[in-house]
This record gives sequence, C-alpha cells and structure tokens, in this order.
Amino acid sequence: MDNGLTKLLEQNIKDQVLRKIILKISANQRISPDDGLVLFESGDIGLLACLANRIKEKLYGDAVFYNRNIHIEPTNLCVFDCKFCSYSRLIRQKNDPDAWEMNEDEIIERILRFPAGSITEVHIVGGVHPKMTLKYFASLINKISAIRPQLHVKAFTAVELEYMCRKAGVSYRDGLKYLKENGLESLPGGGAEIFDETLRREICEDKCTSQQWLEIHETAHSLKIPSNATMLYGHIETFIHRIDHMERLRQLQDRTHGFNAFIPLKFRNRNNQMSAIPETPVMDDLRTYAISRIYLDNFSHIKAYWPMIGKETTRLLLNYGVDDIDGTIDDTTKIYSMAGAEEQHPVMTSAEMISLIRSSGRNPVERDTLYKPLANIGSD
Ligand code: V47
Ligand code: SF4
Repeated sequence: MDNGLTKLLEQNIKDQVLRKIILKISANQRISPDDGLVLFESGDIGLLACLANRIKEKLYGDAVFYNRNIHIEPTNLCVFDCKFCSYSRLIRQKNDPDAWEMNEDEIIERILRFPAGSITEVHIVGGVHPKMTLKYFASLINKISAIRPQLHVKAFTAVELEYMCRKAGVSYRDGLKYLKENGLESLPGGGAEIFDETLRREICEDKCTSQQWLEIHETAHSLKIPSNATMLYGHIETFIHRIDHMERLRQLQDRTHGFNAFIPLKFRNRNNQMSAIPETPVMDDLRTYAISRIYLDNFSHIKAYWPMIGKETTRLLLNYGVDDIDGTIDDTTKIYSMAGAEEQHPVMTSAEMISLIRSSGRNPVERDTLYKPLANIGSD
C-alpha cells in the first residue's frame, strides 16, 4: 500500500468495516455489493478520491483521453415517453416547433461539413421513430462508411435496436450482424437508465427492459461489436439501485469483456415530467464517479460526458477516477441542453479540451473510439 493511503487509514479510519474495505481495494481485490453500499453511505469524499485516483493512475498515469467526434440526432420524435426525457416529442406532436426529423441527405450533408480527418467518430442516436427502420439505418451507415471510410460509426442505443429488430421481425443477433455488415462499429451506452425493474417501470415503462438492454449488449459483444454502458442517477433511485446497476454490468463484463467505458449520467431536471425532483449536488457526482471507478474493476474507462455534467464538474472529476471526457461535440447534441445542462451550446475545440485537461494537472491524450492513442497527442 502507498504511504498516502497508509497515513489516511491511520489518521481517519476508525470504523472497522470501512477499514477492511479500504484494505481490500488497496490490495486490488474486488469489493462486494455491500462494500459498495458502505462506500456510498459512509466513505469520506477525500478518501474516495484517493482510492479512485490510485486505480486510475495505476492504469494510465496522468493521461486523460478525449476524442474528436460529432453527434447526429436524426430525430427527436419518439414512440416512447420516458419521464426524464426533455428532448423527445411524441409522434403526434410532429408539428411542435421543437420537433425535428432529418432525412438521409441532411445527415450526409452534416457529415460532409467536416473535412475527412477532422473528426474520427460519428455518434448517432435519437428518438425512436417508426419510419426509421433497420433497413433505413443500415443504408444510412453504409453511405456514411462509403463517403468517410476512416470515420468510426458508433450508433444506436439498445432501446433503438430493440425496436428496430422487433419491427423487422429479426433476432438481435441477425439485426446487429446486418448493421455490422453495413458499417456499424460500436454501440453507445444509452438507454440503460437504471436497471431495477420497479424504478424502470416508474420512469420509462414502455421502452426496452433491463434484461433486453443487457441481452443486446451481450449479443453485440459476441459479434465483436464493443459498447459502452451508462447509468442515469440522481432521480428517484437510492444507493442500493446504483450498486445493483453496476453489479449487473460487472457480471456481464466478466462474461464478455466487451464494454469500453462506463458513463454515469446525472439526471437534469429542466423541461421534463420529473422536473419537481431537485438535481443532485456536485458532491454526489464526485462520490458516484469515484465509486464507479472502484466498483467496476473490469471496466477499462470511466467517462465524464462534459456536455451533460458541465466543464467545471468535469475538471473536478479528473481527480475522482475519470480518465476520459469524450469528444469535441460542435454543438451537435440537444439531449442535455434541452434538459437544462450548463452547456447550452456544447462546443469545445481540441485546443479547449486540451487546456481543460491540463488545467487539472493531467496530460491530454487524443484517442480513437476504441482508445488507441493517436499520433497527434496533445496537438490542436
Ligand atoms: O439514455 C436523457 C440520458 C442518454 C436526460 O456511449 C438524460 O459514449 C440526464 O447515452 N438528464 C443518451 N440524462 C446519451 C448517452 C451517451 C452520451 C454520451 C456518450 C455516450 C457513449 C452515451 O441520455 C439516455 C438517457 O439516459 N438522458 N434525458 C436527462 N434529463
Ligand atoms: Fe425516446 Fe430515448 Fe427520450 Fe426515452 S430517452 S423518450 S427512448 S428519446
């Protein structure tokens, strides 16, 4: 154990249960769900930072990853009605001034605005529109891959995939295989929300179940399609539900090793059916990210998605186990700005990302989607 940790233990940790957990973490042993709960309930924030940082630094030293990507949200019309969602509109509201539908030409035009090589990833997610079918999306990503062969296509949450496959009458395996053949390279982590079935019924009862979400990711991994995982926190869930969520992911990751990053997503309360719930304090963000780093010992990366959590909290999180801040978004996502996130027009150039990472004493490393460091590390 390093000296800092030994000192901390000697000075502060009189509680024998907590002491045992810290010794486990220091010995690189896996902690149990009960241990995770103790950390949420009584882990001192300085101690959590120290433990999470130690894990992060053992993996990557001072490096913090970022990438150059854009988001495409083809539509915000959605057949589902999640209570926390601020950006979608029901299909019957398609004339609402805030509703949009992009056609294929508009999507391609948006990609062509970015010269080849200026971005490395396109992230495509949106509302679940009945007209945007498996075939439609296969054709779209096929065209994207043809015009920009070097661009990594990360697309479709398990929620969109469940709907597309169901409508097309194909298994998840066949649907994913077909998308892969047409250019799909990885899946984003959205739609996981919170896996506890009772809470899920309360906040998003009509979309894919937790079991379906996990099955789709497991199938993707078996087809060598890597993915991410998210957790929506800071609403009606308790610490027990957060640990249960992470435990289900940890178990799946033990079987497949197909997840790249875990992304805790803080619930933002503007303009949605859950607006009466106050947003959780920053201290809870720090605690949640640090415990994620400690608990998910088989996940390589913990990502702070800055357009959602804000630049200032992102900077703080770089000392709470986070090793990745995602991409230069170029104002292409509306999910969080419509939900009241600080970043109303989320744009950061590479130079700004580099400077944000440097300002917290870390070393910026540009990566591709699969975390391969790129040659122009730290350049503009
Ligand atoms: O699944 C919706 C969340 C997710 C709100 O994989 C909200 O690299 C907070 O998953 N407050 C979609 N969150 C975004 C997503 C994502 C983002 C960035 C990177 C990656 C990745 C994935 O946004 C949804 C939902 O959990 N969300 N509304 C809200 N009011
Ligand atoms: Fe639709 Fe996704 Fe919004 Fe739910 S979170 S209403 S599935 S866009």
